[in-house]
Amino acid sequence: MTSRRSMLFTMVGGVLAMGQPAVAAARRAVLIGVFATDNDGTLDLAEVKKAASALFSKLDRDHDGTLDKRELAGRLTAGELAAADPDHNGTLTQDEYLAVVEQRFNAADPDKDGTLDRKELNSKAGQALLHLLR
Ligand SMILES: [Ca+2]
Ligand SMILES: [Ca+2]
Ligand SMILES: [Ca+2]
Repeated sequence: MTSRRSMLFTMVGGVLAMGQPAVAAARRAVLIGVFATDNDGTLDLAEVKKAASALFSKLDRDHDGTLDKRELAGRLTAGELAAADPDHNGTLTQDEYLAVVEQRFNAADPDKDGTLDRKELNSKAGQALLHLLR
């Protein structure tokens, strides 16, 4: 658990360190490595959803199959939560969570090739997506 957590911090650091080319490149490699399952250096929607599903399970501390505001721990604003919650019961099912993830994936993929490369992951939309994966 601890090593996974520090890996995630490394990843966040890599994203924040974009201004330092050598370090950032190495850290971005770590970032891709954490999520990508086919090691081609890009993320597709299936890989992103897999990472999001794993995070969903981890965040669902009471194991009721939904995430409430507390479990989301600031990952969505009140407005984003309301928009993502069509049945307005204040919690997100995994399907509802993955729908937001898919929206953000598409927003982060302006060239619509179905994969996110490093440049796309480092964009503002890419960062918004990564926020839901870790
Ligand atoms: Ca829950
Ligand atoms: Ca709901
Ligand atoms: Ca793309």
